[in-house]
Amino acid sequence: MYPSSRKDFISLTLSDSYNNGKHRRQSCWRKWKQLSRLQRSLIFFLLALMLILGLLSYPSLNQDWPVPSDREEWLEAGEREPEAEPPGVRPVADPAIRKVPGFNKGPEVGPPAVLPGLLPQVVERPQGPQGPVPKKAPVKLSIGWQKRPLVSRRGPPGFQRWNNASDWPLRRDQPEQLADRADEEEEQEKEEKIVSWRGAMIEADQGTEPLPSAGERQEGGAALAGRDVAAAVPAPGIAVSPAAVQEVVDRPEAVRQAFRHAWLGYKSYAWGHDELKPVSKTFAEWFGLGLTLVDALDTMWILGLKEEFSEARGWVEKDLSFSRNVDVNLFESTIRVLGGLLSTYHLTSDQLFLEKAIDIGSRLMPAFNTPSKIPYSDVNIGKGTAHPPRWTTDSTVAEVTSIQLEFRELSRLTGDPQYQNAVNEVTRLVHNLAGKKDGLVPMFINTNTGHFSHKGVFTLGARTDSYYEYLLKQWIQGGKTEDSLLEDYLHALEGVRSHLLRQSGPSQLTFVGELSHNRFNPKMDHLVCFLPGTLALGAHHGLPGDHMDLAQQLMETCHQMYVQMETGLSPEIAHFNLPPATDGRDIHVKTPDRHNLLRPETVESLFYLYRFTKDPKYQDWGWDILQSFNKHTKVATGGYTSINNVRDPVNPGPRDKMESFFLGETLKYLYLLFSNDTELLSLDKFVFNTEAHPLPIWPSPPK
Ligand code: DMJ
Repeated sequence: MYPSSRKDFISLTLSDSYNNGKHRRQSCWRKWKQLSRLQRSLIFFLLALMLILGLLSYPSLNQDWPVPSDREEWLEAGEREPEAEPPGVRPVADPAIRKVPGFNKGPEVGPPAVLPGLLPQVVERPQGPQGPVPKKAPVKLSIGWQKRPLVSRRGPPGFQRWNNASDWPLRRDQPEQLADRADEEEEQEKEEKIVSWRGAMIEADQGTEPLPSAGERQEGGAALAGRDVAAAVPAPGIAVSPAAVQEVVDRPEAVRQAFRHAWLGYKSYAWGHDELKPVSKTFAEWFGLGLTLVDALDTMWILGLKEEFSEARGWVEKDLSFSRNVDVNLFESTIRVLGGLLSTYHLTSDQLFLEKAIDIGSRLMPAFNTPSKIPYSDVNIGKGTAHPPRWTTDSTVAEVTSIQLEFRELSRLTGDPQYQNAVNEVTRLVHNLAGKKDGLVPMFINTNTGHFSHKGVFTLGARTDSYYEYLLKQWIQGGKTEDSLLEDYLHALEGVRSHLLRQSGPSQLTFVGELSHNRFNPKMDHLVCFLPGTLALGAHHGLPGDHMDLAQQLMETCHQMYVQMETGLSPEIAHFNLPPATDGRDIHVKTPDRHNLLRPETVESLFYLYRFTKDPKYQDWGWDILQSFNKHTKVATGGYTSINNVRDPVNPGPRDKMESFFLGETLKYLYLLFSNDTELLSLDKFVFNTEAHPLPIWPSPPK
């Protein structure tokens, strides 16, 4: 009998369900006994060695696996305050953002690879929401010294954070999962940095420059804008509470960064030309007048970008010549070039800009030599000749009625009445013209007869928009003394209320549609989003309070035109659902209308609404728009591009064009929106032309 002691054998039992365990243990024991003493010692030695190595390697395993910092995740989500740290949380030692795989799981994450010539397959979030996209909370940026600002994600932060079981904090006993996540994390980081479209590099998140120190900001900011710093920037290493982190968002600085990025592209690939083509890294010429540079002059001044401004001034001084055999569009060159030069002159008191303004202004005057005094659309500024477009003798109503602020100001500055006489005559003619519908004007006017043509279509969008804007703004410019301008403005608003204003279903969004031969068309151009701002400006200058009510309702609608799109950017044209027929959506976008040209109208109106109400939601809405521009239109090598499809965040389709108004208007209005300094271009002292160039309100009425 062999007393069997359990201590005397090595049990290899693997589970309780093991069959015939007793026989196997006996046979093991027999085999063990058959081994020589040397063999047994060797086995003992190997086992001991394995045990020691195992113990030694445990701490390093523990350190090396990339256990995600949950606090970082919270900061990134930016919305929730952790009540207590969940298991696995470590304090943030390094503020650099670490993407936690799993946030974008499910339909939000796709393969990161971009094969040459192929469009990316990345799907960041589901397309085609069946109903209105839930209102997005404002994105909070984090502390100032971070290398990469936090990435904005849409949808409730709760979903982003813990949307499935695998998103819960990992434990040390899940090494495989951790390894997978480390790989995913790396891939995802690459993917979020760069989305490649046919070889073009488009940054998927916003700027990568660190936010500057408070000192640098003051240094970089203009005297006018230096008071916009949102919060102090803590020094590296100083602990910051999540609440404090959320406050440290320097939005004006984020606009400066966006401007610098746009300027980088322009300077690198389009210097002195009209427009940047940021994807192909070249330029487009329209008039050959350095359109982007001239349009952006006052923006640089207002944003305090001294270096950039001074370079641009140098170009204006040495290279900007209007003595060229080139056809320019009267309206576009007036609002962008003449307007830009006049406002820069007012901001800087630099005579150079006034001289250039007089030069271009006088070269545009031949446009008014028409049988009717309604100007032609095109002028050859070198030859001094003017003509209508080849296919018609019509001009666009908005174009002939939205050059008045600039030419009137030119007369005031020079003492030469020819400019204001020419444009005032156009205003007088249009004021007296038959063919309006309760103050609403048709889209075309004939330069021979001086009558409206193509009557029957009434819109506040393309071809008439700034007619309405300039009625009010000229009245303000002239010290609110020119009654016929106010009369026409108020009359037109009655027309809007009677014929164009409706509410959509199901959410009752107030919108301005169109009337086409007495049929209502529930179509609204993004261009119409200038109207909330103009209405608010009128109310500020003493017009009835219900103008402000309507302004706020329309502002909400324009906001919805952004937030209901998958990219967070508005289409060029929206169609509204009229009740009772409803499929659950207020806004539809037709395929040809899905583009976004980086237009300013919504941020322009947000600026006015914020100035007059101080409601921070308007700043937050503008902030979301800036984030969306950064996410979907920013080109890594410099510049921003207009896009083809606001409903496709995977491939928005770059159009390879940065319009000059992105720098002249969109970024300027964003900056002014985020500034809390109401004396910065006070709306009691300045009136902005339709290209966002501020001109002074006259101290005394016109003669
Ligand atoms: C700008 O040139 C002006 O704002 C104009 O009044 C309308 N079109 C663009 C911006 O969208």
